Amino acid sequence: MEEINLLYPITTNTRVVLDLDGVWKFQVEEPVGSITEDNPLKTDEVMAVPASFNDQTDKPALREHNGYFWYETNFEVADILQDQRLVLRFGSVTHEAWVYLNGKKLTHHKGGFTPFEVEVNDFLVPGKNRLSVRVSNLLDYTTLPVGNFSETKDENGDPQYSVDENFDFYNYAGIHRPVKLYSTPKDYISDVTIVPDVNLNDGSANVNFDIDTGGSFDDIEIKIIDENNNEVGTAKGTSTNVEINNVHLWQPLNAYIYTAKIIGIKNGKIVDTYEEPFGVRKVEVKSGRFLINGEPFYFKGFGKHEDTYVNGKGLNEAYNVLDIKLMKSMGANSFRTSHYPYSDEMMRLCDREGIVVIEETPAVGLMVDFGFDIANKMDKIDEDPTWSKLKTGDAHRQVIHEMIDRDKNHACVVMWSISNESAHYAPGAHEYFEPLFKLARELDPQKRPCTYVAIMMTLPDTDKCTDLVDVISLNRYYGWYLTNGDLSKVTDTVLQELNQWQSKYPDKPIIYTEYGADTIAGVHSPYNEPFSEEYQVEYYKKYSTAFDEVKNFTGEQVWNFADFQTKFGIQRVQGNKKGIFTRSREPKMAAKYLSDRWNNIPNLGFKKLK
Ligand code: GCB
Repeated sequence: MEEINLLYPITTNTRVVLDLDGVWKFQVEEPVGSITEDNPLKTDEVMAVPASFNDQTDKPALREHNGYFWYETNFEVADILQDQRLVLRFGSVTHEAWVYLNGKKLTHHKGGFTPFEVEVNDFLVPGKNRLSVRVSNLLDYTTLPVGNFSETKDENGDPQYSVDENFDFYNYAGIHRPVKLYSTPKDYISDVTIVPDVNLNDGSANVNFDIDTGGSFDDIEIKIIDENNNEVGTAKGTSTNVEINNVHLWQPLNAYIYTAKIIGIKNGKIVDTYEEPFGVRKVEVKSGRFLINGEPFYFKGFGKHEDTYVNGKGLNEAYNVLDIKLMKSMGANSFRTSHYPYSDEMMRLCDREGIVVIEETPAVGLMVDFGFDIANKMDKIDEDPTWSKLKTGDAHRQVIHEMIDRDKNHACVVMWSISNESAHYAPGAHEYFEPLFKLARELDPQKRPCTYVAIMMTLPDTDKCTDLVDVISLNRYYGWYLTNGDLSKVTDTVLQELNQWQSKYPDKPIIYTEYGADTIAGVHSPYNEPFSEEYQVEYYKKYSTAFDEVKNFTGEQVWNFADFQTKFGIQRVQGNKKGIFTRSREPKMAAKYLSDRWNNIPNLGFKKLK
């Protein structure tokens, strides 16, 4: 399968990175077809990049716009870079982008949560260059995430689009992640694949390197540098191994990061260098346990979102840093990138901070007629038409490919989640998912475990796909969407279901990837009423009691880390309020309860292998 090269742009002694972020011109394309790449935008409207456009305005019509819109900026390239290979890279544009330089088409990319890049040398002109990006935020039955799309005509016969999110987060859009122009020499390192093989008995590791290049080199040298800047191994060649003795393992919350310095040599001279940070760790699933470096790991943490005030889903590094500190102070060790791959920057941060990540594709909403009425859905699962209606296969394959290619070297990523809450119980589900799991396993050089995240209708006797997963990941809302206000039977229900899964699949670890209750910060109740902070605490207590009794239960990730924005709906008051923190990261009472619990559960060795 064709490889996608998505090395993160960095500066080295052979590479320069220019930042094109800032305030760009912005214009909505209305009517459709009224703007082309030929002329500069005629507008006074501006938007900050990277960020969602939606919350950078006081105009409801702009915030809720569905369709096409344009961004534009100008830049000039320094003369000293003219003989270099110049690459334009977008961290992500949500959801579809057509990119033009000086009115000429550079590239097109569909999929809002993965990077893409293009060489621009042949398109540059002397002086100012006009970079324009046409973006679409439309979603339908072919895209990931899945949207309910409809089109009408206005009084002039022009199309008007509407997208109803088939999922529970606001459809933020725009240029969400950094835009960089970077240089490499004409002979360059284009990709690095690192696979550590740890020998836990003698404390050594054999690290395999595969280096891809463009142009040509006489030699490739690899140097492994430790955290004290000492060289601890070296090798030559594009496909080679380096042995590290007395290896420092990358451990949950105790990261150790080596740097692989890749050097391309031609005619006796260094032509290109690239540095890739990496951790050495071993991940396995065995006898109902999730092992990291040979010891049973217990996931404690959250489902999250990329979601902050004003930035929307745009990169917000200050929030990323704060979120990880808050997680650590609570004794959490992990999160899931619900419901799409997060930024490169967040993945690099998690590597360094020792945060364990379950990385998810944007396959969310793969269930026709998504809604919150679980009880009603449960009665109709045999008639669910999802897999004959959705046409998401191509998008799904593409994003699995892009996600794994981008993040294959990250020590923090220990498992891929192929989808969130799809109709795994419906006719056709296995046929849809089997090839996708096969693809992920083929593409991942580190052969990480794979899972999907199962909605409440996916039960031991209704699920059609559990044979495909290494870990059973469940989202459960007993006491919220079912039996709201009555927590009396939650522990028993949870326990009973977990025991059913365990006896049916005794070798598969089971984790909860979501469970939660909407909670309005500051609402209190002596009767533990729903939406009160007390109810949220009681809700979590009921689940914890059940979890501790199940041998193969190896992780709890609550829903959600923080309150987040959703579409409008009678079940949502300014968004989803299941956060343990508010949207501005103030803790609710449950933060204290979970923190007390998690700080007393070790990361490794909690539920021992017999
Ligand atoms: C779920 C979804 C998540 C929602 C959550 C909720 O099962 O996976 O995207 O936000 O429930 O709060 O309803």
